[in-house]
Amino acid sequence: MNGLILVDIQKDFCKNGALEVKDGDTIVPIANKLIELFKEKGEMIIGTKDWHPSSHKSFAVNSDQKIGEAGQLNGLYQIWWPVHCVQNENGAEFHSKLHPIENIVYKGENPEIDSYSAFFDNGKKHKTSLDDILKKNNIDTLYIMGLATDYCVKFTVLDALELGYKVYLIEDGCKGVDIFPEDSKKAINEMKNKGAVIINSNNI
Ligand code: VGL
Ligand code: ZN
Repeated sequence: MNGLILVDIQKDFCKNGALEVKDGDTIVPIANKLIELFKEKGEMIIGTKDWHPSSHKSFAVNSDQKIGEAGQLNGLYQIWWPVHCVQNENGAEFHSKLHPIENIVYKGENPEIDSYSAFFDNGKKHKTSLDDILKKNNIDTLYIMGLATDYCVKFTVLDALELGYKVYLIEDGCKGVDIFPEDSKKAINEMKNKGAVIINSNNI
């Protein structure tokens, strides 16, 4: 069975958001088209949410660091982010034009560790509910798109492949942060090299 995973299409990653991804909004119509398509076919749709407590230590201000620089958080490589996607705040809402999604998986709740993948935190210590939900629904094939290509989309895709899912990465449905030049391009190559099939939304 197929499943659609929409990664972090939240206000803070879109226009004028706290961690704005360039052209992030442009993927919303693509997400909506696929939501309707998967609904028609009776296939499962899951939206993920970056969902941090305001005390999260990936926020530069909480770790006494500079936004966009890199360091270590509890022994793991960490980019220091602006405050974003704080639980129950406006910035953590889905984009206002995104069609309703029934199933939501939350990640990033532990203030001590960042969590890019929708399956595991960055240290692979804690598993979210995503894998169990997919297995319970006999889903073995994932169509994945969202924000941001070089962080949450990339790590979600890589973990999905490791967990044995067949993965289609919808390239035109993703936009990246690109703190370092070509990060998104490299992320797409890495996903492809590890087994993801790169497709365009028009071909679904
Ligand atoms: C993300 C940076 C920090 C993402 C989340 O959704 O790609 N990036 N938190
Ligand atoms: Zn985050």
